Amino acid sequence: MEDKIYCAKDQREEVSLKEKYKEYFAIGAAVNPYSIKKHEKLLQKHFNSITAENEMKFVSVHPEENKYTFEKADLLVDFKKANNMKMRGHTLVWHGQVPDWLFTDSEGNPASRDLLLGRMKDHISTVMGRYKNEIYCWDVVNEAVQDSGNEVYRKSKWFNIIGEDFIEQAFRFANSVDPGAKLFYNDYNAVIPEKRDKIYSLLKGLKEKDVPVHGMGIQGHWNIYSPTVQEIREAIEKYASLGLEIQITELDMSVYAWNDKGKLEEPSTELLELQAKRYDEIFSLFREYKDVITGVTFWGVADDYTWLDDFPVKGRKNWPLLFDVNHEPKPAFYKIVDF
Ligand code: HAH
Repeated sequence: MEDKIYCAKDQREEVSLKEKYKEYFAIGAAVNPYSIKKHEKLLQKHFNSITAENEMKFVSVHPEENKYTFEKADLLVDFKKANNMKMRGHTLVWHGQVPDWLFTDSEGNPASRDLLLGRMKDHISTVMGRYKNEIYCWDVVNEAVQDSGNEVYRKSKWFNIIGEDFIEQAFRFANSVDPGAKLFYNDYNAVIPEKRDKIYSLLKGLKEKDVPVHGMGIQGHWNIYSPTVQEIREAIEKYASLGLEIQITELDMSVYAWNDKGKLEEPSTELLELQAKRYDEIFSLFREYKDVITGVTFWGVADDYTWLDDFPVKGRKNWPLLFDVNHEPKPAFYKIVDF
């Protein structure tokens, strides 16, 4: 009897996520130099795309004005090559994880528009140029839209110094560096109607000006209570109506509600079942939209390492992914491969 149980479990474990979704979309994971070792087996079996979690961000590759550091990024590119995977580039123009020198001139005064635009171009051409044959799509601009209120643009230093055309400039320049790359705008809360409509109007404006933007990256930092499947559906429809392809770029499903400040020792069976049900509903929806969705990337591989252990509450354990802390498939995994 016991033998049979193990046998059944082993058979279920044979299922490969990327194989199962072959006819639908690429299955990706955010990785770092630690996780490509620690999660190597899971990555090889279940994923056919990777994104560098931090290693291609501005401060990581361009810490000083005349110094680029590509060692860690190259490690991830080597891993992708060795395993025949695709790779997304994340991210060129973002307000986060930027070095201080970027927005200041040599006298310590705020950089001028021309100085910052020049630096942006140098950065894009060096980073995109280096990985031209390896990276098939880029998050050119990340999180440029304000969360609440009527204002469309986040008041970032990029925006304050260059003006609202920093977005258009970044896309046009990226396209000239690698005309073959798919260029994405990427953001969180992108299915919440208030922010969704602002992102939509930004993208519509870019399309009307023939700016080369090819895709909308819906980050997908969701939780077991929200957003609703209907909200996700409406957002996909809306962005796709602009002729953009869609990717879910940073998927994870926190077991805490957004404003929950509590802390769990372990996720209960009920929570894991609820998480599985949500993943199941969301992946059925993704499959329905396989003609417009070209990739779904998880922001991590297994629950032993997730950025959510430190966000939004530092040091609070979370269990947002498909594989548990021992790298075993969770109920959510079995649900989304069962169709
Ligand atoms: C994302 N931001 C970033 O795109 C990614 O690069 C990072 O590793 C993790 C999450 C999400 C986010 C944030 O940075 C701040 C507030 C809300 C959401």
